[in-house]
Amino acid sequence: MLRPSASSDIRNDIRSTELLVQLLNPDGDRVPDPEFDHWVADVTGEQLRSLYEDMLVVRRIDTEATALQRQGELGLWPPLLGQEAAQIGSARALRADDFVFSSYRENAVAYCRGVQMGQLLAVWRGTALSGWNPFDVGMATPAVIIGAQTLHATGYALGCLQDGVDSVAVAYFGDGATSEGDVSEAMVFAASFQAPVVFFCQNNQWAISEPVALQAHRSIADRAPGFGIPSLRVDGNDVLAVMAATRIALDRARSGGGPTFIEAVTYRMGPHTTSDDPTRYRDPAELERWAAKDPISRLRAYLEHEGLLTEEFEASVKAKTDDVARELRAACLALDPPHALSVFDNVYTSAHSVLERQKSQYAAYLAMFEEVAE
Ligand SMILES: Cc1ncc(C[n+]2csc(CCOP(=O)(O)OP(=O)(O)O)c2C)c(N)n1
Ligand SMILES: [Mg+2]
Repeated sequence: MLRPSASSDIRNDIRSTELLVQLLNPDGDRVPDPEFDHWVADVTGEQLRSLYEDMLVVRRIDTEATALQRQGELGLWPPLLGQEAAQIGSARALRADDFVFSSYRENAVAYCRGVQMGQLLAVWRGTALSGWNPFDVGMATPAVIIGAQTLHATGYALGCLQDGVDSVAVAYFGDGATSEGDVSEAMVFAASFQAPVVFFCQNNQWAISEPVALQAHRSIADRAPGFGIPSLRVDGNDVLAVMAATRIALDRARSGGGPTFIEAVTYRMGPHTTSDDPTRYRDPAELERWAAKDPISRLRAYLEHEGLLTEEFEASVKAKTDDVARELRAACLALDPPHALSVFDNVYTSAHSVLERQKSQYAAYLAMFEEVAE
């Protein structure tokens, strides 16, 4: 039986998702777009420079953290190499009172929210169960359960409606997450109650070793209209297009227009995590094709065309990235391991006899090693 198509009012709100919105092409040329241009018309030369600096800083954080993992200082690291524009362009569009719910890969978003270097690394070094206080920075600690954070974001957004505030919840997740039930459930709730939430999907083409084409026979952005949620599909390696799309979505959410789904089409240039070896499942030619669309080199080319890439500016960015790398390394090495018995803390809010017994048994076990050492 044929089903009726989506109602026309929703349809009108949807830009054909076959199109990929692009404001900066891979050569760094500004591509005019009558619909999107005015959403970034206020971005000054200084702000463009600042976006460029952010992207270089987060790439440096990524490189340094990867090196720390290889040197045995971190247990694991999930690189974001290649996804800098998607994360910086969206995170820099947010207000301080918006709230982010992310996965493990959004370290550039965390940087923009003000998460400190040691807080960023503590979980990956295994010295803390959770890196930071979410309410200090307006960002929950990362969800490793794929897609779960979309439900948290939707719940938070419903809370914003109840409170009568115009803050927006933003859920960051990957292409793979869109196959999870949690994401579908979140979209149903968000559409039903017109929750002020932005679903920001970074389609980095891979869910570990599964290519996106396996789970999505048409664009991921096309899924959202089925839930009654307008969607946008943007070049995720174009920081301006990402910023414009995020601003559109935030504006809609703040003004009572409900949720928006953004698919930022990008590429994970590194491994899934430092435990992964992508050469075992993907063609090196694919990486080469995407390297030509690198988000940083295209913004660099644009700055150059605009006469904004002075030697002085480049030197200041270099100094900044060097400082951040030093700070990151020092913060990592300063993270002391917690006392072994602290694993029993915070399991229950009040004393629990079974746990207390386990704790004393474990303390006795640990004491045996001290006796041997004496
Ligand atoms: C519910 C759940 N199922 C499976 C996993 C194992 N897992 C970890 S990452 C990942 C792939 C996620 O891919 P995607 O959503 O595209 O995000 P990306 O890692 O590419 O940023 C999977 C299946 C998990 N963490 N949680
Ligand atoms: Mg992915």
